[in-house]
Amino acid sequence: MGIINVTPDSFSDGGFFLSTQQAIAHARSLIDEGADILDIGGESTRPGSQIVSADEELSRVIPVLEALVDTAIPISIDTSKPEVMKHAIEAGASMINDVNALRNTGALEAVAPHKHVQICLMHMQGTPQNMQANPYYIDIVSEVKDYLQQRIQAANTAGIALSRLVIDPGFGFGKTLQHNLSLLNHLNEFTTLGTPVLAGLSRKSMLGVITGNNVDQRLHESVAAALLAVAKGAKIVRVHDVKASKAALAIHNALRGYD
Ligand code: PT1
Repeated sequence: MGIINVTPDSFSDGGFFLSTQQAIAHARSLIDEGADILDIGGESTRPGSQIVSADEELSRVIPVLEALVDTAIPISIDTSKPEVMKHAIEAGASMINDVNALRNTGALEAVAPHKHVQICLMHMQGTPQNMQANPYYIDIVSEVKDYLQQRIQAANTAGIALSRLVIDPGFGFGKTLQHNLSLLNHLNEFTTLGTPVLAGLSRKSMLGVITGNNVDQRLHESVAAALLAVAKGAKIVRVHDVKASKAALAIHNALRGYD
């Protein structure tokens, strides 16, 4: 899954892809690099980021979606707002990626009737504004797993079949480095919930804490993290660097089932 940020404060693209045309061009280059899905976001959710209005988010995301909807690969929209979900689905989005796991009022109802639309349910403790202030868990793996199980149940009750769902432990969303490392080490355990697992580690600060590299210099650690996530059961990895990630995963795939 290739990341397309259409946000002025986006954590690693620094407003560079703000304009619709630049976002579309970036998307086309990620498709050329072999992306299987594109994830388009109009509101940054990195720690300390600003909330944007639904109208602002729509004005960022919909023109990019419309330009890409006829390309060969499915388009995911990274949003927590029911209004954005509805417009995005109308405009042809194949997937809704919600870091708030459909907890916003009206979100379950916005996606439930659209049987062809997949949904990613992600775990977050707190909100992007406060989540890194004091992350706290007694047992990170079982708490994140229980939360995702509950969100799967809420989705099922709202009429969303398990086959439409993807789950994500939410690396960096209200977690210390130790929490994130525990989740990565135990990622396999999330596969028992019966949905594909998505992992987003690309360029995140947890990688920089380990290596000391700045956000724009985390290619190698991001590729390593994506590879480890797949080795531990992830079916989808959300990445900035599609070409490098694909090359690393090709080696993993070559070994799979070979002895
Ligand atoms: C993610 C994800 C996402 N991450 C899904 N969607 C972001 N499903 C946006 C840091 O610590 O992992 N899964 N949408 C980006 N969020 C962050 C969080 C970016 C933390 C950076 C950090 O640097």
